[in-house]
Formats: sequence, C-alpha cells, structure tokens
Amino acid sequence: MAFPPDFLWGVSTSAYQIEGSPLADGAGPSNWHRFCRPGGAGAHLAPGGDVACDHYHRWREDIALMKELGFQSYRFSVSWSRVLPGGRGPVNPAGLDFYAKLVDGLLEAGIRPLITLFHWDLPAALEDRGGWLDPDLPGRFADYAHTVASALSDRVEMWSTLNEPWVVMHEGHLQGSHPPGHRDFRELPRVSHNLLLAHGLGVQACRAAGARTVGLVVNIEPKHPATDRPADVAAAARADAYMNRHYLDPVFFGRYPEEFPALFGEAWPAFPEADFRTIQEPIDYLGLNYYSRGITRHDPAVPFGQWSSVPHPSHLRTDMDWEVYPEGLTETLLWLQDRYGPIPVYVNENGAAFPDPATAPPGGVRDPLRVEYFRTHLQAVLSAMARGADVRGYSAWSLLDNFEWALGYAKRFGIVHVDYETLKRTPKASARFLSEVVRSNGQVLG
Ligand code: GBH
Repeated sequence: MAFPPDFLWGVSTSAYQIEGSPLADGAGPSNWHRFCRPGGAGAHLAPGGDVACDHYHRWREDIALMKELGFQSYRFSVSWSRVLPGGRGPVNPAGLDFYAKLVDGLLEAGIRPLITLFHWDLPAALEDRGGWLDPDLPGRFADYAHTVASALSDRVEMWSTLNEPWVVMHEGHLQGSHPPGHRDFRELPRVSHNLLLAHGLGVQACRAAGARTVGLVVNIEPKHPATDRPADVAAAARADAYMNRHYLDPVFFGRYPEEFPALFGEAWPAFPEADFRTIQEPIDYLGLNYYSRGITRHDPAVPFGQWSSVPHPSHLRTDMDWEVYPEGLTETLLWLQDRYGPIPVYVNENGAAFPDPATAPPGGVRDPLRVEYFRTHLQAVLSAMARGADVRGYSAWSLLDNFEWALGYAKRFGIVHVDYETLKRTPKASARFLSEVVRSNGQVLG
C-alpha cells in the first residue's frame, strides 16, 4: 500500500502563533493580543504573540525553508484584525497585502497555499460586542470571509472556514484558558451554534467570492471507556458527543447529538430549524486535526458532564501530557468515513511537543521521539487508506516552534527549531525525516 501520486504533503501554522507585529501597518488588536497584556486574563503569557517567530518580517526565509524541505503545500491562517482592524467596516489594504504577497511567494516557490480564515484570533472590537455569543458574529465572519476570498481566490484553491470550533468553545467558555476567559457551561450551546452558523455562511461567502474548494477543520480524539462498567461506557459516549460529533453531526446531518439535551439540561435552547439549512451547506472536504485519544471515566466530581480522562499506565506521553496513540488516527479516519460517508479528508494537523533545547546545538537538533511520532502516525494514515479511507493529504503541525497559546513558548511543536533569542531557524531531524517522506512519497516509511 502506497500513497497516491497526487497525495498532498504539507506543513501548518497559524497567524497569531507565528507572525508577531500584531498591530503593524494598520492592524487592529485581536482578542489574543488583549488577553496577553497586563490586566488581561492571560497576562502571565505576556508578551504573547508580540514577536512570536517574527514571521511577519521573515516570511520569505520561511518560504525558502519549506521549498528546501520539499513541502508541496503550506496551511496558514489569516488574521481577521489585520484585514478588518475593527472586525467589520473598512478594509486595511496593507493587511490584505501581507497575505497576497505571502501567497504569491508560495506560488513562486511551487508551494500550494491553503488558507484557514479563523484560527482563534478574533478582532477585539468584535469580542467587545459579545464575541461568539453575539448573534451578529456569523454574518460578520461571512463578510470577512468574502473580503479575503475575493482578494485571493484567483490564486488560492483550498479554503477552510474555522479551525477547531470545539477548542474555541471549550477553552474560551468552559475552561477560561483562552479569550474571552469565561467559565460558564450555559454559554456553550450558543457559542457552538454561532460557530456553526459562521461556518455555513462562510462557506457560502467563499464560494460567492470564487473559492473552489471549501471545508471545515475539526479536532477529533477517540474516546475510549476506562473500563467496561456501564457508567464509564456512558461517560465515554458523552465525551464523544461533546468533542467529536458536536460540529460534524450538525454539518452532515442537520442536528446535534442526541445526548445534548440531557448534557446541557436547562441551558439547552431550541434552535430555529432554518439555521440547520445554513449549517448543512455542503463542504468539499473535511480537515482533521489529530493528536491523541482520551481514555474516559465517569467522574461525579466534574460539574459539567461528569467525566474525566485517565492516563494510560505505560504508553509514552508528549510534553503536553498527551498519550502517543497512532492507532487512534486510523480509528478516527475510518470512523469519519463510516459515520459521515464518502468525503475527502485532509489530515491538517498532526504532530507532537517534546522538549528541545532553547538553543540549537552545533550538530543540529535531534528529536527522535518526534520522528517516531510522525513515522507511526503516517503508517496509521496508510492503514486507514488500505481500509478505504479517502485521505488526500497530510500536513504536519508545525513548521516552526511557536506560541503554544495558553502554554506560551515552553512547548515546542516545530519541525524547525526557533531560537527565541535570535529568531534563528534550524531544521530538526524531524524536518529532514518528513522531507524524505515527501520526496519518496512515503516510500521511506517501509
Ligand atoms: C491544535 O489544537 C491547534 O490547532 C494548534 O493551534 C495548536 O498549536 C496545536 O493543536 C497544539 O496544541 O488533554 O484532555 O485536555 C489542539 C487540539 C484539543 C488537542 C484537546 C488535545 C487535549 C485533551 N487539542 N486535546 S486533554
């Protein structure tokens, strides 16, 4: 079993995590920019993405690096507040121009640009109006999507609306670790519904602006019960509904998982039927972000949902404390085809944080655990394809070590090392490994 000749090999990043210069050239502040400042709920993360990898100035060097490594595609996100500083209203031409130049540079280097319109950084002005709780936000997102797609759809074929709506909802409104820093489960249904409406309207807006291929990117983690006790089995089903079926059931079936009225209780609203026609707008592909699985047990001490995760006693865990579980990627790919039918899938993120030195040693950065992570997960993709999964591409997370959100710069996901003192880029052994994978179209996996 081999990868088909047109399999698309790439790397991923996101705007706030790598760009730096968040207010340059007329950009407005984003929610993440404000979150990480003194007085913000994430002030301990200061200076946040103020410098990050300085990709805003070093993008030419980063394109050259990807070209040298042989990648065929580059998935990045556009910062809404660069393009529309106030979230709505007048366009900031310099903001749009940054991405136009990036796209042209990529095309010149023979690398296909894949654009994500929303990878978590929201214009602060829109957060002030309620953010994802604001019923107007889906419409604002569609306007923004239309603006960007109109400018770039002549050169960019593949688009995605949202990256991981689950994280926006869960971390922003239940855990409080991302902006707006709320901890109120009663907000979750409305936040999710607005994210889904934004997605549906966003697909329509992208198409109206000439985008050919439009999809949604979700994070999926198989939820395995910790024991076969009925309480644990039921807890795993609730966790699966909450994380894995939460956005895909509405998009593909026009309804929320059947567990939700009981899960949310009195906080579960009646949504207008007509909304689901927007949400069900057909998509051209599904983007899958896969990192790990969740071993789940019933846990009455957890106020919302009554489940928690238990670590596997012996499996390796990454620096994020996530279990290394490549079988879960095969399982997820097969589950997607099985539940949602024949839809092209792109693995849009997969990768691992393991500790690397702050400064690259003269001999280069050796990251054998990350290499092994990629090798086993790519083999897992192949097994799923051998069993019928329609996987069209694979994009590693991430090109560069970068700002890992609520965990700052301590966690390194890059295949290219970044020295945060000098901003020097040094490809790690994992970058060389993936480069060989691309060049041989997977033959080196054996
Ligand atoms: C992605 O999200 C993001 O798209 C990207 O920006 C980020 O840098 C990257 O991953 C690395 O974090 O241990 O029980 O809390 C990751 C989505 C969802 C994966 C939650 C891990 C943790 C389960 N994550 N999951 S738990």
